[in-house]
Amino acid sequence: MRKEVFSSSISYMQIIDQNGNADMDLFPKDLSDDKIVEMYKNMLFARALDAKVLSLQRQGRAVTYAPLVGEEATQIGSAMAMSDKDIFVPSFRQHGVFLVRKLPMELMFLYWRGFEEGNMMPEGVNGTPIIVPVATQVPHGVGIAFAQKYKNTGASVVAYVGDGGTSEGDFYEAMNFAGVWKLPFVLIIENNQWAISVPRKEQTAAGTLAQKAIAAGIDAVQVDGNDVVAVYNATREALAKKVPAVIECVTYRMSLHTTADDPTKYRSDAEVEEWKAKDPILRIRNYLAKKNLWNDGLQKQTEDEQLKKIDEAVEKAEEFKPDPRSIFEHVYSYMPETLKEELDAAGSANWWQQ
Ligand SMILES: Cc1ncc(C[n+]2csc(CCOP(=O)(O)OP(=O)(O)O)c2C)c(N)n1
Ligand SMILES: [Mg+2]
Repeated sequence: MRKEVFSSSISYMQIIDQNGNADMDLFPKDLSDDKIVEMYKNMLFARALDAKVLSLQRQGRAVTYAPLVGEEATQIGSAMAMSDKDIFVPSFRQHGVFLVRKLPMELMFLYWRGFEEGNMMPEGVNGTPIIVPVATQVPHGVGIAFAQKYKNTGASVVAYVGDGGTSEGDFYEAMNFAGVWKLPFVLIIENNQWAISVPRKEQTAAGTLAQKAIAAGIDAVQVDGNDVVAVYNATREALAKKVPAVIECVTYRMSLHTTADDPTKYRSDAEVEEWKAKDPILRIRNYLAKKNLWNDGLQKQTEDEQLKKIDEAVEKAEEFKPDPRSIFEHVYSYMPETLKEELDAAGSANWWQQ
């Protein structure tokens, strides 16, 4: 006897197309015009912030930075679908998520100046810090989701991983655990087509990244990651179920991997141009303009307000004077005698004040 014992498929969802036309059958009924305008403003804000950090980095006023340009819809759509008590677990490119979750911007700039003080999430922000080791945040997120279920807090976790990150063991182990324990855990795969210089097609033979969740018994979908409404809708639907879900957002890294990278060495201008036509900001602006919800005046006013806030945050971050003694702290859970001796010696020499 031979029979099929398992089959599955992955669906793809797009609600607003490249030209700003909405599929009204799929359009969330309770999504107000005000909320879409807010999404659009947040996307603009994320892009403006991105441009500012890049410029500061080029002036020697910021350290290595991973730009988000092109990925605004994935980040803003998923972040705006969360409730305040839900916990976000980013990797290293989700600055748009931080914006929505109201991490004070001066802390972001502080981090980009190279100070860990900027990576300490204040009370109430409900998220974990920037994590650079690829995919290690996924099992952390699953562990946090386990705690939410165990303590019955009602909160869910929304974690982020890149396309490249889904090839890591941490990803599969975390999927397995989340599936077995049926945890309130939503994983956003921010598929921006590149893991530094390795293209998506060389990372895995899997037809979609979403299907990697199926073996762990987890529901998965693929969405147009440049369509903020589709990302919002998929995340909200997943969060409502309180069981694990994976959402692959198909988007594109329009800029550098980080400021230490030069993508012209490994990808063509034609590819970048092709994705520019799918710009997540442009399509939502087209949608809003068609509905008379946006115009050039509002655009100018919003950009001015956002730039002012960004400049104020940079100013605050640049006023920060670290205590050099902090280099002796946080290495061990307690301070060993040898380090204490060095700290005392440094303290009496007052070397940093000379
Ligand atoms: C465990 C580990 N291996 C390698 C690196 C170096 N590294 C940093 S980012 C990156 C690529 C990540 O690609 P992806 O997961 O697609 O995320 P993206 O950078 O595109 O947002 C690599 C290999 C690292 N930080 N951690
Ligand atoms: Mg990637």
